[in-house]
Amino acid sequence: MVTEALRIVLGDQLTRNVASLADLDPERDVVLMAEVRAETTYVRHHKQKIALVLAAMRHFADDLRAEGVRVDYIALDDPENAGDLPAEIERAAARHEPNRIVLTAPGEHRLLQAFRQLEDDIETPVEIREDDRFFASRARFRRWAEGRKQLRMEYFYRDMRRETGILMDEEGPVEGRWNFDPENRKRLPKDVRLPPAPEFAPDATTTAVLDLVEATFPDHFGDLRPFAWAVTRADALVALDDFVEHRLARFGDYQDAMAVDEDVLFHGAISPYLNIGLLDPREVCDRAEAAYRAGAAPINAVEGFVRQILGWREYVRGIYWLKMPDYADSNALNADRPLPDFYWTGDTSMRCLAEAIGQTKRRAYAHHIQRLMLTGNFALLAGIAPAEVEAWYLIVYADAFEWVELPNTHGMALFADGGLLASKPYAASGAYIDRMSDYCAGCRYDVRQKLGPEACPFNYLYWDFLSRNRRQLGGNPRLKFPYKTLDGFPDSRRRAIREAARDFLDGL
Ligand code: FAD
Ligand code: DLZ
Ligand code: SF4
Repeated sequence: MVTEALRIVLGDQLTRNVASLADLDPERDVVLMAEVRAETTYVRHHKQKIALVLAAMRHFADDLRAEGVRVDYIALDDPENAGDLPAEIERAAARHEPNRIVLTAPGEHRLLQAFRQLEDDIETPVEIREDDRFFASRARFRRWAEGRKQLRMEYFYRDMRRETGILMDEEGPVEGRWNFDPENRKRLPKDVRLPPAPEFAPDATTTAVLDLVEATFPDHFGDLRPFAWAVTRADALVALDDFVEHRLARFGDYQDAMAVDEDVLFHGAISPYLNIGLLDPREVCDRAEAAYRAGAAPINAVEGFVRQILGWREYVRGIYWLKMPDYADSNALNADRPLPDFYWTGDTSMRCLAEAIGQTKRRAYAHHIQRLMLTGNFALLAGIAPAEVEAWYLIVYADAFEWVELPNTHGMALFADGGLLASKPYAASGAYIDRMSDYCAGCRYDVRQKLGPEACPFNYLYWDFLSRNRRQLGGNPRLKFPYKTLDGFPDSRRRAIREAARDFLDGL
């Protein structure tokens, strides 16, 4: 049978609406999907992340076949498997002799380079289409960024609200404000009822993938089972429904809260589905807005949630493509310490970190504040080398793809870009963690003590961080008050802070 187009679908492009399938002709085209060693090992991904992607790929291929589409699916353990995507595309081109090859631009710069190289190497014409699963195209973001001194998310987000009409009325933003954050950030009350997030039992296809992952990647980070992620669009929609019905209304109030043994709280836990194509960002925002308009969820919750997707998610992607390939090279605070071992084991007496890392091992998920204010904050205060921290975040979360992971880690958590993304470092002492969580009560350290063997390490690390980085941060107007406080300390206290921090960090 003659093949007109060979259409490529990558492991994070699992939607019938992906650009490479837009004009699919089931009679004359072939869809290529390939499980390859290069993608499963370019970092040593969490076992659940590999299982999620491969299981979702296999289910998506089944859906296409059920529609009558010819799918050429290469399994990871196929003896002929060439091991990387460009090589698999070349092999498939030799098998099917298509008139053209159609790709959707990949989400990571390294793979885009590889596909551009393929374009040069192969005789068949290759078309790389823009990935239009986002509100803002790369060109749209570039236009927004052009000529601006500061690229603040809040202003980009307002433009996105205006352009999409999401949470807008004729006069402007609904209820007259763009941002309801001051109403959010509450601590979790003791008697709050936490609705459990849905879990999806693996079917035969997923179980086969779990066995494959167990046998092939035994040394990768994280527990493989229990595996409870949705791997089909139908189940991802169930997860979205469940969030909108049971958790969205309190998302805003408890967005920053953390609690022992509670992983999801009132968050969506939908980022892997958005990132691999099982859910579409527009439908997620529309569902949240519909709940608001129906009076089922208050504005502080819905605006806060929409801002994460229409604002932050789009903005970090824009920054990634605007600044790559050089974005990761900066190291504004000259951080150079190696990543402590406990990031891999969770074996630390700092309870907040042990909880966040333990949960990350168990389910390849932690919510934003755990990532930013626990593991991120510690890495920032301790001066861990950005590249090591970035590799960790890319490995350990089921939703981790470089376009979203890198700006969040390099820019937001580590301030390694010198303030392109954040107007000040997200640095905090133990008091913040104590305010937003119940971790400190059961910790070996005392969060109220500032110095001495029982003192919470975040306390002296915080002041030492400011002191160490005075040259880079001392002039930042948003840090005026902490620096004023630090300058008010007697010399002896400043010396003691430096010594405590040095002893602690040397002992890691
Ligand atoms: P919710 O709190 O329910 O938020 C809803 C959705 O908003 C998320 O599903 C996500 O798609 C989006 N979102 C929220 N915050 C952000 C953000 N800062 N940037 C981009 N999208 C956002 N998110 C990833 O998807 N992949 C990553 O690799 C990733 N790495 C991160 C690394 C660090 C250091 C930090 C601080 C954050 C990172 N995030 C990443 C952002 C955020 O932590 C996750 O998107 C969120 O925790 C996912 O859980 P959720 O679905 O319950 O989110
Ligand atoms: C993450 C991932 C993994 C683990 N495996 C595959 C795979 O075997 N085949 C594939 O096409 N894609 C995979 N992916 C997703 C890619 O890594 C992703 O497309 C790039 O990182 C670009 O975002
Ligand atoms: Fe974390 Fe410090 Fe609280 Fe312990 S006391 S849980 S180290 S913030």
